[in-house]
Amino acid sequence: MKLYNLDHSPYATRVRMQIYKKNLAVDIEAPPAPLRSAAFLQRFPMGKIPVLELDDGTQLPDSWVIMEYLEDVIPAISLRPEGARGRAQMQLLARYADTYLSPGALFPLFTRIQTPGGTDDAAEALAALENELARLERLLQMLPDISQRELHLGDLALAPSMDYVLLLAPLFGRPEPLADYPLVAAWWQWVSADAAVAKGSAQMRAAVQKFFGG
Ligand SMILES: N[C@@H](CCC(=O)N[C@@H](CS)C(=O)NCC(=O)O)C(=O)O
Repeated sequence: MKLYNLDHSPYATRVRMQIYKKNLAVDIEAPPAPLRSAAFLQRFPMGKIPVLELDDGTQLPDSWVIMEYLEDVIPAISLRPEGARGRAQMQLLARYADTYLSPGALFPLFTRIQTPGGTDDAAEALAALENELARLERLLQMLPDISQRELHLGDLALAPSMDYVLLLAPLFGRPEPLADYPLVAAWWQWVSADAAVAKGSAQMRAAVQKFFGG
């Protein structure tokens, strides 16, 4: 199997974290054509990275679909809890990342970073970030305590987005964005202490720095 990957992508990073965590024999490669080019779209019809290519050439796009597929075909070192409730709680963290944190807070900050003067007068975008972090604090309060459970796919899905929060917020004058959210801060400390998460995270941070010309 082959993963078409971009190190700066939070979606590709969550899959790489899973691959490291499960010690999978998956080749990890950059896409053979630039994003958004005609050649890229021809090769990858969904137009997005990551894409998992199976040995028979079948393509699976979408990070969450890829992660669930990898769990199904390689159940050893399971990253999914047993039982319907545990699975649903795992999904909640992934859904929070993709339907709340990213569109609600990260995309607006990211757009501002790419706009000259965009980090000034960012009160609205910063308020949106606070809203989403407060939502996660409440969500974590509803979920089983991290001391009572194993790391799962939901944690891996959320970790790279949280990394982006920690990378972007300081550029807007918020050096410690998790300071007011003790459960989020404890969750982050726990997740980022995992070796596979730390490896994916370090790769993503290095690539983001390059991406921003740092
Ligand atoms: N829902 C997709 C999102 C993937 C995604 O947005 N990937 C970005 C890289 S971070 C991409 O390929 N962007 C290219 C584009 O939007 O043209 C997933 O979970 O894999």
